[in-house]
Amino acid sequence: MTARNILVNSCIAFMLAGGRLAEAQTPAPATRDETPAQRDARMRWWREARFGMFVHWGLYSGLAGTWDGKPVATSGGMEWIQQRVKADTGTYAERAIPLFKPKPGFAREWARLAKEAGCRYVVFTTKHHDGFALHDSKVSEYDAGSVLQRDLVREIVDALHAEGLRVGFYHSVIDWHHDQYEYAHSKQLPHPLLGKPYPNGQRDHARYLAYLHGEVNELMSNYGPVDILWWDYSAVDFQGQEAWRAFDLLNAVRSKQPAIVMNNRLFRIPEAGFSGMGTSAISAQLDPKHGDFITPEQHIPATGMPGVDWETCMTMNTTWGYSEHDKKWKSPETLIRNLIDIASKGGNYLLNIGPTGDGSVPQESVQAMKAFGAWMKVNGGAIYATTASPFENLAWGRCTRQRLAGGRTRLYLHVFDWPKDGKLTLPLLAGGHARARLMATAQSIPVTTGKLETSIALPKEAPDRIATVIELEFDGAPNVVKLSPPGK
Ligand code: H79
Repeated sequence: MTARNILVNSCIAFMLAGGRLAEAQTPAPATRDETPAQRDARMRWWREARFGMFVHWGLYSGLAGTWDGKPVATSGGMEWIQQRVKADTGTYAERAIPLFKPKPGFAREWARLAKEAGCRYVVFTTKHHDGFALHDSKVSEYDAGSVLQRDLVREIVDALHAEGLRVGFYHSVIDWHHDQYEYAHSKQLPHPLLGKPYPNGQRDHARYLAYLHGEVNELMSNYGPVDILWWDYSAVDFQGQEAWRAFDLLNAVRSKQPAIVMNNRLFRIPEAGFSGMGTSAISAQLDPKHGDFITPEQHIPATGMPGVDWETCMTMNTTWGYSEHDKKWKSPETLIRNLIDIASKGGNYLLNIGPTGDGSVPQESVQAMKAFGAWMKVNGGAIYATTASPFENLAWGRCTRQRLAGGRTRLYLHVFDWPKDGKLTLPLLAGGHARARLMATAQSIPVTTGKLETSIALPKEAPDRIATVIELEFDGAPNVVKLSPPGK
């Protein structure tokens, strides 16, 4: 099949009653009728998981950040390469398809890597902005089924399940390939032809929506239970019901997958966790009718957000999709400390890998994931099923917290900077029966509880250069000592 054939007509002959944007004015009711307790039960595994692996993989992966034999950039998202070089889908697909050659068993490698690292879930791109779907779609010919005669979503889901991992689908509602996608509706959403007239005359957004909803329906119907749907993304000038018939989409998804956990990106309004455009424009609130969690991208919020579920997604270098030119790798130490920092603020960490066109994971990412594995094997108990630190700020590191039976508290003290005087101090009035031990060896260490602080006598040398965890237990809830600022 030629590249030109595949892009021609991927929409289905199906018109929505009422015409485009008309029904969009009448918001569909949010059907989820869920008590806070039911919501807590549904969110429980996700809140306890804390660490997931993101995978960006699609046609762009084989291009690897190179166009016309030259680097498009040495940093930034190369999953955007089609938009960066302003290629139409015919040209893009013609070049990218021959370079996208998934090797047998690629998904097993991903799944094993995630499992070994201590991830509890994996979210992967079922379709990025370029519009190429990794499943075998009946409503599109721009998909792995039509082009490679493979259902890559099935291969990935099976591999993740074989490792006991939870499964998440990333799905972009933006689409640079579809011939009815009305990109002129938004000045803020990217498109290779933005600012130019439609090459095929008038477009009908309702037909695009039928295709979008159709692919999502296939993904929600044909792969068993799906644990996460990770939408990407909306703009202030085009979002929600008007742009995507978002409430209908959410309702349809929930009717097929009642336990699914979804993010907030079908919307871009303050009630859905956004204060504007830009990946840092976070609003620390979320009305559950817009989704279950908010999504800081490439940054860690300065503080936790009590009452709001959140997940920071981040790259290991600077691109989501593979680039052979991006060498700006973060060190394993930085990445592991990021996970600890996030857990101490009550969030999840979704850490990305960008496999190459054949599905191989870059060595730097493999090394980083192995470093996570080594650290999590010893210290995972200080991350999973913990809650945010009771302290505002600790000079030497971070803290996570767990409630134990009998009203006791366990604090996990993650020491980044080992105190030179061997004394770790906490602004805490520890409850009775205080005990401390090194997590790695269970070796007891002395605790002194005073009126203004609790101190722990540490061994001379830091056992773990990245973060050494000390477990501190005592009766009751933490009683944090708040000193008034000097002069007050
Ligand atoms: O899938 C990943 C990104 O492609 C997607 N969301 C994550 C999870 C995303 N789409 N848009 N944005 C994020 C916000 C815009 C980012 C940009 Fe850029 C920074 C546009 C231009 C500079 C990143 C770098 C994309 C192209 C170059």
